[in-house]
Amino acid sequence: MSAFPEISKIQYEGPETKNPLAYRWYNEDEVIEGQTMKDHLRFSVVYWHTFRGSGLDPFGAPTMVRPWEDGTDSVENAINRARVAFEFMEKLGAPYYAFHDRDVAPEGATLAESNQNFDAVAAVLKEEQERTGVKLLWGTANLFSHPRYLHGASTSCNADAFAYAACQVKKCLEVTKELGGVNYVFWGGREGYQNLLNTDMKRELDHMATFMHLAVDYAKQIGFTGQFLIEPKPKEPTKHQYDSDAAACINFLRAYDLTDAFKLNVETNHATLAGHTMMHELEYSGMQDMLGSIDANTGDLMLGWDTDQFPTNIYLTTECMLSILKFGGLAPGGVNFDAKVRRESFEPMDLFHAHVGGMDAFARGLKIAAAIRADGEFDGFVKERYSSWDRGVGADIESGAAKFTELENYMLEKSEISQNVSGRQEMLEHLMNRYL
Ligand code: XUL
Ligand code: CO
Repeated sequence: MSAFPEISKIQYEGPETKNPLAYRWYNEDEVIEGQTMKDHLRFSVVYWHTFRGSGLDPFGAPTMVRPWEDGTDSVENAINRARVAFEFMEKLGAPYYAFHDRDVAPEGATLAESNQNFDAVAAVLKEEQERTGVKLLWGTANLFSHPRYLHGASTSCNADAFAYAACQVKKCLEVTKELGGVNYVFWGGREGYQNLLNTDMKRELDHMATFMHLAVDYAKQIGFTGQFLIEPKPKEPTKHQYDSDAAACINFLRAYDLTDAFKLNVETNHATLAGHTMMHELEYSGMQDMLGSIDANTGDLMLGWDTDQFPTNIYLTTECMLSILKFGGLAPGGVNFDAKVRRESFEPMDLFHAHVGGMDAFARGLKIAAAIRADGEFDGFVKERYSSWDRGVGADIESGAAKFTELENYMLEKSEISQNVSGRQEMLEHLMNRYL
């Protein structure tokens, strides 16, 4: 039985169509810079928001109308939901999905029962993956919702919480491997602190690193070859999350010798919560060869929290795609819509509108970014801006030939620096609009 009988497979109809449930830009087989749009973008649907989001907020009850749900936390309901999820992804034409262990299967009364529930649903996920060709972009364990993790998981003051979390990650790695997942994500849900007066920060960070090493070791042991990803976020739920931004994550990974196994999963709304733009986070990760995947969403500039809205702003998606193309793409990562329909968009149909809009915004961003790159005006400007480093004293500094003494001799002779040139921000912002 179909959960979305009124929707057939979403088609590419081109920029002129007025059909809101058609792609105007996302033409999956269209080749851009030598690769299909499908392979550039590697779109992924998240299980937690799209199939588990209820519309609950701190002020009100759930609002989502989901006729396929029977209202219980049973494995049967979870299996039925899994079939609906795959009907949705198939109709959307999204090649990937991502989940937390507890989104797809209910937590049981014991760890053993939770693992059994997970296995039962995973068998159906596998069957549906084979039926539809939709693949798993990444799995992750939810180490933040259950009260046992109120002080964190790997960074908890309670060693038992670490041990329990290890069991969850062990199981989730096994299932992710079984389902052919191409990445595995760590988002440090409650890995941070609320108050330094009760916190041994050094010990907590040491434990977090130990946890990640144990996961990497276990992945090797079972032959899981997916890419490990760490997802920066500065706050929410804790006041300070240890993985606060790309720079903090990379520093953590370096300090604890984890850079070989990990890259970053960069999320737009987390970037802005950290006081950065998404482009900043992408550039910072990319320049250190640490860009792995993105959680594509957006915040609301009027609100100060993680609203996880679907991205529709073409300027934003263009900036994302400029960075992503610059650093050679995301694979095996992807563009994962860690985004939710808002509480007022409660009908099943809204899930389609949200994803079609997000995918089209990214497809258009990709096309615009490719056009910008083909013209090369920005690249040319930046190259020229730094041209003093290509010759003379600049080249000598970069090569290491010029030390302080040589630089002193150089400047004593020259007496003043050569003239500065305008940064031309306004001209460049105007130039950007030419492509939009
Ligand atoms: C939370 C968040 C998570 C991670 C996966 O802000 O982004 O959903 O993406 O745990
Ligand atoms: Co996320």
